[in-house]
Amino acid sequence: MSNLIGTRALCVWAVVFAAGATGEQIPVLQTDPLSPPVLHNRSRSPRTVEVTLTAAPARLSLAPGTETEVYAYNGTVPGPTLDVREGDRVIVHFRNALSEPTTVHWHGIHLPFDMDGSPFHPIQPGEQHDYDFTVMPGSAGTYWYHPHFAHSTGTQVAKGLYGALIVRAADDPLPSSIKEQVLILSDSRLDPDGSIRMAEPGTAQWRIDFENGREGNLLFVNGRIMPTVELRSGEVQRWRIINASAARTYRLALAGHTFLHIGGDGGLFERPVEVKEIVLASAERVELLVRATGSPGDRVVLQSLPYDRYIPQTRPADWNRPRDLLMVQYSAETPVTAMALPSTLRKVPALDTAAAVATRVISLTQGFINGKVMDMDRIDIHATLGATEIWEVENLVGMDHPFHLHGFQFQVIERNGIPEPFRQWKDTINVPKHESVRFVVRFSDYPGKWMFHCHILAHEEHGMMGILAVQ
Ligand SMILES: [Cu+2]
Repeated sequence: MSNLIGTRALCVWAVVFAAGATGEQIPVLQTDPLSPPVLHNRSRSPRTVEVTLTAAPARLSLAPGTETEVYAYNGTVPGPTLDVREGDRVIVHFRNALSEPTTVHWHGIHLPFDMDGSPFHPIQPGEQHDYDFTVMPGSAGTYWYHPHFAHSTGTQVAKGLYGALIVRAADDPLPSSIKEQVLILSDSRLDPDGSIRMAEPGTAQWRIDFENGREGNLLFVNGRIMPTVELRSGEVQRWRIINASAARTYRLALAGHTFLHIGGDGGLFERPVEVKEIVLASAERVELLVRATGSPGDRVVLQSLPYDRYIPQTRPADWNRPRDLLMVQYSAETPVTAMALPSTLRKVPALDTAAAVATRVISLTQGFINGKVMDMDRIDIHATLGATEIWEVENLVGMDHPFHLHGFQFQVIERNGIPEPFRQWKDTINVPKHESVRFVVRFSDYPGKWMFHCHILAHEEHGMMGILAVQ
């Protein structure tokens, strides 16, 4: 760790890494289309999605010529997509076939406390648990699910436990003829034998991971290195992109193309915004419209451009190198006529900042929130059910920290004192080095204890987390 934190923090951040995977092997499913498979809904009831999800060790090929022992949901990395509609009751029959406790956290979803899959509700090896919640009207968007057990989130995600959760609206404003791609970004390090490399405690790499979060030299889209997506000249595709990386921030760009940025964590904006690039920190999501303005046969690479989220002491030597993510291949087909796109998408009702009954200052330093490390027995913030509050999250150090609040989506109102140009629902917001973000949040329902934390998993796992009690 750099001089930004002292020896006390080094002691507190003691690491317990998971033991090697043993246990039941389940068959590996083949996934041919680029988007991950969708979980089969076995319910015959209207407005109900009932699925089975098992976390278990598996063996998959992540890199050419090798096989890797992974943890997988239903045998795939990423796990299958949970695809639901606003207002649906969702029942997930979950089984933990790992040799260690886990949870399933439904990142960004507004749901009862005991369904959040937070460290308060671990599921022991061999146990089953039914997650049962109703997806709120107005929440259509791109979410994801992953483990959130104390001190092992990073390891379990690194081993392959993450998947997409798509909530659809009955009145989605975009033409249903638009082809959709779910693109989950992740990175890893593999040993020559294919095994997932986690730094040994006490090594130089461990200290770097400790500071930066774990980044890997291999970049994956939907568990594949540099896969191909096909575009037909003239068409429009809707890309839902999820950053499931433990720490890496992506700065996405597609040479010769702009994106129509239509949505963020909690769904569509009111209007599309044309952008040349998109910065996506750990756990953030975007919805983009990609217009195929190239010619038949063209090839272009979706890249992640350099983004400096680091302190100088541990900034990787190759941080300023663009990284290839995805090959975009134009088909040879004749171009289709460009389709008309709506100029307005939906209403995003404003939370009433004048109704705020409290303003909280959340100070982020390296490894600490308001000077403290996580304590499961301590409540950091008490809030009243139904209250609207303003939270000001200030990053006092020279490294970005993506801040995530469980259970409640919020609206950013200012960054560094500058009013936000438009409204959107967020549950994770990157707070760049030495910057601040003010947001408004309403604790509309669901009393309970909700985590807020840095989403660099190494930071979270080692205590950069607090508890909000809503009563
Ligand atoms: Cu952090």
